[in-house]
Amino acid sequence: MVFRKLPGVSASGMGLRLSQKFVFLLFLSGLVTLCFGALFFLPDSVRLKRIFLSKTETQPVTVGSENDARVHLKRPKDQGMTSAKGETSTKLKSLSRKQSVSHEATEERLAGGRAQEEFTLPRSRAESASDKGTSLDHGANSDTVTYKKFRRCLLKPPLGRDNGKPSDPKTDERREKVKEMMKFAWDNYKHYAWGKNELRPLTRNGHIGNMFGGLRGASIIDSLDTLYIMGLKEEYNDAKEWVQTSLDLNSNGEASLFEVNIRYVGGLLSAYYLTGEELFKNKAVELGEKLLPAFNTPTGIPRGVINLGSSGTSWSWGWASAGSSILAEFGTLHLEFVHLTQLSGSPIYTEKVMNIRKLLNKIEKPHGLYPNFLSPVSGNWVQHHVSIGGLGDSFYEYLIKSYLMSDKTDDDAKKMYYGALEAIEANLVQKSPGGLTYLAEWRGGILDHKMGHLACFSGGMIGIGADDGAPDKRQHYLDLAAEITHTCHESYTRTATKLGPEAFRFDGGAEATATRLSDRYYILRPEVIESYMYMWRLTHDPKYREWGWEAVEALEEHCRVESGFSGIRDVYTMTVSHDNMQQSFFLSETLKYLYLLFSDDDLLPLEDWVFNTEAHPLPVIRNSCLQEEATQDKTVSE
Ligand code: DMJ
Repeated sequence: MVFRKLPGVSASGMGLRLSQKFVFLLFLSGLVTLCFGALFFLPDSVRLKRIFLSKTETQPVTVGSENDARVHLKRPKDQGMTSAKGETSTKLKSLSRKQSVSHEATEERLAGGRAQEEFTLPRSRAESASDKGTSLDHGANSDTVTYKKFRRCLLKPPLGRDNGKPSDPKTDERREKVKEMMKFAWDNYKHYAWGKNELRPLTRNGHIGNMFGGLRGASIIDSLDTLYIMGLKEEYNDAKEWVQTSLDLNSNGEASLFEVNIRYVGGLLSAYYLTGEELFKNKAVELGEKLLPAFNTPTGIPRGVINLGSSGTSWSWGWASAGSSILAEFGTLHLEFVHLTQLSGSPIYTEKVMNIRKLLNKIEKPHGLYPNFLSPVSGNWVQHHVSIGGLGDSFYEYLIKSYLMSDKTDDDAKKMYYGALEAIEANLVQKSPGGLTYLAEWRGGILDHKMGHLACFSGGMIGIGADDGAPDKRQHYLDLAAEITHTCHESYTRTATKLGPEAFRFDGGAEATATRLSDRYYILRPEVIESYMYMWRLTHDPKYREWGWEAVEALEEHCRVESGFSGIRDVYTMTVSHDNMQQSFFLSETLKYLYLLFSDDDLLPLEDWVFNTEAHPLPVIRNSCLQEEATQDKTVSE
C-alpha cells in the first residue's frame, strides 16, 4: 500500500494521513481495552489478574433478602444521607479498591507511616501451616496476625491458674451464684427466643428490634465470651454452632453502626481471641467490611445508621440535630477496628478510625470539652452539649483503652484522654451539698446537675487510667474514681429496690435520686457494677465485692422472673412492674463483670486485656513482641 503525503498536512515518518492515524489509534486502544476486559474472565488464581484487579472487584457482594426489621428505623427525608450508589459512587469505587489493595501497594503506601508503625505488623513472615486461616478467610493472608502469635505475646494465661477460682469459699459461692444466673438467663433465651436478638421473659418470646439491621442472635454473640470464661461448655458449643450454621451476615437492613460494632464485631473478635476458632475471625472481618461504607462522608466521620446490604447507604439518626453524627458512636470504633486490621491484614480499618481521631484532634474544643454532636459534612460541632453519660460516654473510654491496648504506645490517644479528663474536671466535676462527687452535664456553659446511669462507667475508666497520667496525679485519679463509684452506689442504696435509676439529680434538694418519673427505670444496665469490678481489681477494697453482692441480691429479688431476667419500670417502688426485656448486654456485661468481681484477678488479667464498651475482652497489641515472633518464625522457616 502506498501512503501519499498531502500538501499542508504534517505526517509521521510512516507517512500516515491524520485520519488514517486516528483509525489506527482507535484500533489500538480497542485492542488494549479488549485485553484488559478479558482479565475478568480469567480464574482468580491467575497472577496477572491479581496484579490488575482487586478482590472486591472480582467478587461482587452478595445481596441478601429484605428483612422485617428495617421499617422501624426513622430516616430523615433528605438530610444527612449518603448513597453509595449516587453522590459518592466514585468514592465507593476507590474505596473498594483501597480495601483490597495488594500487599506490595499497602506497604508502599504506609512505609514509614505512623499508622503502620503503631498498629500493624511488618509483613515479613510465612506463616506455619497450622497458623494459616481457612479458605473462608476474608482478606486474611499469610501476613495476617494470628491467634497463636497473640497468645504467645500475652503475659499471663487468659483464664488464670484455675479459671480465676477464688480461694475464699464465700466469694466462690457468690461466683457460682452469678454463673447460675447466667445459665438461667441463657437457658430461657434458648428455650423461648433462640436465634432472635433478645428474650422477652414475661411473654416468653423473642425480640428482634431495629438496631441490628436484620442481623439476628445478638444475645448469642454477646454471650459467647461470657459462657466461655464461666466454663459453660455445652452452652458455648450451642452458641458456636449457631454462629456456624445460622449467623447470616447477608442482611439488607438498616443498622446502628455503633451497636453492630460493639456487640457483633466486638463479640466475634473476643470469641476468636479466647478460643482461636477461625470461624469467629472470618465473621468479624466479613461484618467489618460491611460497615465501611458508613465512612463515605465528606469528612470521613461515619453516619450513625447504615444499610448492611449492597447499597451501603448511610444516614444520620432522625433525632440527631442537623444530620449530625454522635460522639459516643463514631468515637467508639477504635478498639475493634484496629483489631480488624490486625486480623485481616488490611490497613483500611485503622485508617478510618485514625482519620476520626485526626479530625477530633484538630478541631477547636469549647473549654477543651468534646460536644456530643458533630456534622459529618462540615466537620464542625453542631451543638454544645457535653456529657460523660449517654451520647458522649464511650468516646472517652475508648481513648484511654486505645492507649492501653496499644501497649501504651499510642501517645495521641493518651494525650487526648488526659486532656479531656482535665477539661471534665475543670468544668463538669461537682460536689453536692451532701458531699457526693458527680459529673454534671454541660449545655453551652450552663450546668445541668444530672448524672445518667450510663455515666457511672467513669469510675472504672478513671481508675484504669490512674497509673498513666502525671505521676503526682495517680492518687488523685484513684480518689476521684472511688468517689464517683461511691456516688453511683448511693444512687442504688437510696431506692427501695436497691437498683439504680436511669438518671439521678443533684438539684432541687435531690441527692443522687431521680426526680422525674421518666428517669426511674432500670434496664439491667452494667455501668455501676462495671466500676465495682475495676475498683476491686485496683484497690482490693472488700466493699466493692459487698456492693456487687447487694446488686446480685436486688437483681434476684426484683428482676428475676419465671423465664429469665427483666428490667423494671420504677426502682423506687417494691410493687415492681417489669418491662419484659432481657437485654443482651445483661449477658455480655452485667453478669460478666459480676463474675469477674468474684473471681481472682488472673481471670482475664488487665495487663493483657481491655474490655470493649460491651465488655468483650480484646488483647493488648504488643507490637515489639509480635515482631519478634514474626522474625523468629521466619528464621525457623528458612
Ligand atoms: C451497652 O450496650 C454498652 O455498655 C454501651 O456502651 C452503653 N449502653 C449499654 C449498656 O448500658
